[in-house]
Amino acid sequence: MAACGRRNRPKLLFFFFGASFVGYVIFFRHSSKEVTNRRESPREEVVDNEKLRRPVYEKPPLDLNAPGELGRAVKLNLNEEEKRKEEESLKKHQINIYVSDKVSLHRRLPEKWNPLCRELKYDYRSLPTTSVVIAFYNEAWSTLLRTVHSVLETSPDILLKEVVLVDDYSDRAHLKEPLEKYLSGFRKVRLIRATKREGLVRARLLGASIATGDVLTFLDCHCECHEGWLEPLLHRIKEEPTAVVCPVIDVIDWDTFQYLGNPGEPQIGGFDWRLVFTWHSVPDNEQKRRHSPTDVIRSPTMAGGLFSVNKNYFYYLGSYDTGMEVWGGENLEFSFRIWQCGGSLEIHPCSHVGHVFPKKAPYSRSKALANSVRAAEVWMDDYKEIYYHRNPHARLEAFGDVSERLKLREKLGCKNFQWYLDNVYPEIHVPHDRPGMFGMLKNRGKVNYCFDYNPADENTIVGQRVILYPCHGMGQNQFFEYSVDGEICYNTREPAGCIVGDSVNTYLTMQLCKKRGQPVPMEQKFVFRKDGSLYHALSQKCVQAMDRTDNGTPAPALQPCSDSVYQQWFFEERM
Ligand code: UD2
Ligand code: MN
Repeated sequence: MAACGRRNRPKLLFFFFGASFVGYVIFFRHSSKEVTNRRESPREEVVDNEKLRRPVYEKPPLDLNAPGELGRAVKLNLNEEEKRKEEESLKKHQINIYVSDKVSLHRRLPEKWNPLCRELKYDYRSLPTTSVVIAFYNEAWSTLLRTVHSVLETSPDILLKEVVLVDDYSDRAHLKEPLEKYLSGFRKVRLIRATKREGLVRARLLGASIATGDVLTFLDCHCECHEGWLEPLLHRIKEEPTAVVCPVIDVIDWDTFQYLGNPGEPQIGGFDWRLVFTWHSVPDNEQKRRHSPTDVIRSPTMAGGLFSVNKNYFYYLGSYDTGMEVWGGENLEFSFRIWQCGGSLEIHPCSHVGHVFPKKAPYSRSKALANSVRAAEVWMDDYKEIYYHRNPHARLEAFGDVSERLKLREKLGCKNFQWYLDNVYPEIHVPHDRPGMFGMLKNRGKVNYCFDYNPADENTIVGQRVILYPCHGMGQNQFFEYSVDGEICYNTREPAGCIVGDSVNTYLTMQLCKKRGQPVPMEQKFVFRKDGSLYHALSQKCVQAMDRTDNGTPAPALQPCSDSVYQQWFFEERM
């Protein structure tokens, strides 16, 4: 790699972006000639795909025996000392960096796309160019550099203008001089440093501000790109400049670095009413709209980290909300904005990029709440109340000034949230939240105990027992809604859950709620009567607060109806 460019001392240059944040760029000069000859002479128009597809750098020869090669899981036999090091790396990064360090920075990946994707042909000379912007904060060496190498080794030279790395004020030594030194040998890599911690939104914008490509492509700093990932994104944006296009995000295991993912239909993005991003299968209507498995899939939201957008369109749309700090919320804000203001958000099934989802968050994400509130305040109109009901604390959060963002919404003539729900995300369960019919579900006999449901797995909420737990007033797992159709809904999640009882089992569990327009299944139907009783018609029993249960945890249970206070219930919004 180093042979490809002369190492020069990086030059520091200060510059300003907007009024609020500052960074400095480190330019690496290099001797090798850059490919800039798009649309040269007519003779050159002879499409020689092989040549035009050439990446910025070729991968070194394949070593099949190298750990993790071809996306295989790494299995190491470690002694005590090595295990200790492994543990340490995990604690620090929430990713098994000990393993990552053993995996080649240039490894090849298994094919995960639909085989039909291989048939797609691109007119390379007419595709827009892109700058890949990667913000990082205290990232480990090997995950960061594998991302950089992977971009350089899978992106056609003719399409990639540059990789812009943005250091968001990291404080780890390996990201200072050693990184500059390492990168200075490379073509098309630029490093820029924030002069204070900006958070991912402003860090990305800092990178975007020096980007020279037609299209901005954002990636997280622990990614690996699949062969051919870039062309579909750029092709779609050429075809439709108001489309914001995401690759399919394949999972790279944080422990073994196995490259997971499958060539089947990718999932699309949604959200639940806590404003948490969710994954869903492609709905029937969208499947019908598409003509081929290689067509883009419309998605109500994006995960946030990986997407391409026409640069001019990005700024026209108001780039990002710079009032958002550190992490979280920006993905839903941008998703709502794209759709409501006339663009489209899509996933290209032929573009695959792997991402390491850490074991848990490696840094504090306490700012996420304020970011979500900003998104709700600007884009959700009265639907923001549904969010606040489920997160009473969010209402008290200091979220700063959003007047500029509201002006932007006005200026762009964006549609309202109702339109978004009806047209873009008709699958979402929209609660009614009638006064007195939502919040904590409390018992008159067993005071200060609330209905509580804690799904073992965020992705499959069904099947567990509903319990009684001391009321905490935070919404979330203690938030229930009695619907107009007589369901007791657990609709902080998407798809929403509904409480079920049957005539055999005493305890209440959770199922998915009926789909829109369908009748309520009998086992989900409860009559909330004037005397506070919750009558379950199928079993002809009433819900009672029980202290003594088979497993010792207090729980609501179906019992013969009586006038016991333990069968009287009421909703309370706040403690
Ligand atoms: C997901 C997104 C992420 C972002 C986030 C919501 C994917 C795969 N990832 O979380 O991109 O949209 O949801 O906000 O869709 N970073 C900084 N400064 C900070 C914090 C983070 O530069 O203060 C960088 C970080 O190093 C990384 C990127 O921003 O490159 C995203 O952060 P993350 O990887 O911790 O977020 P992730 O993947 O859990
Ligand atoms: Mn990430």
